[in-house]
Amino acid sequence: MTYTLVIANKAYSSWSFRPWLLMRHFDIPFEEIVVPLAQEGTRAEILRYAPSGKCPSLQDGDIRVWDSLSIIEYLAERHPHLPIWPEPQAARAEARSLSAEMHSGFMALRALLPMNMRRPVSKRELTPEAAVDVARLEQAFAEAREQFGKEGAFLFGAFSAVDAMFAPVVNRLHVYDVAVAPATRAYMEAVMALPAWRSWSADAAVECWKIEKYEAL
Ligand SMILES: N[C@@H](CCC(=O)N[C@@H](CS)C(=O)NCC(=O)O)C(=O)O
Repeated sequence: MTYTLVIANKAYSSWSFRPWLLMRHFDIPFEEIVVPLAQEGTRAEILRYAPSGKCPSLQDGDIRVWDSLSIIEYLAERHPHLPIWPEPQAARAEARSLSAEMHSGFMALRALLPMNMRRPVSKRELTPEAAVDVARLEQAFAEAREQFGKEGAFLFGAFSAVDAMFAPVVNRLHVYDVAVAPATRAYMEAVMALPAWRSWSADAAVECWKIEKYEAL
């Protein structure tokens, strides 16, 4: 039995992007159902798959898992042979902490710079609060790379769950032309060069739905 991943618009749904990128990257087969946001039947349709009324949701036979981080943890448990989390315990502890920090934080940055996979690169000035978030992101990236990531281009060397968690923020930093250090930029380029990223981005480019509040330049 294959998984079904229920996601929202590829152009905008940062939460959906995370498990989708991870599953594609690790070649975990799944079927996808896209529920476009902001349509008349959106809420009722999402509620068929997730009691929270939010995407993403993973269906695995009779089991359903909603919330992007829960889905990633579930997949890590279901596929213990895959390096979804980094292997050394200290690295795993840090990767999980960073993932949870991303999941519950960076509110100012998220509010100011919504993910938009189709946005042409164009500068948006940061508020002081968003600038604090960017500084913390850069510090977190630099520390993870310095301590655990030297063997590869990602935060813990090879691509792992924590990179999937930060992928939407990479899009935000890129399309809103946020000034970042060269090391942060190099990390962003590595994430954006992933075949799974390119595939999501190509799908987003041809989506027909447009939500104006995410399109303002
Ligand atoms: N914490 C949740 C957040 C999920 C979330 O907010 N999803 C949005 C789409 S990006 C959603 O489904 N919104 C429903 C709606 O706007 O009707 C997660 O990580 O999965």
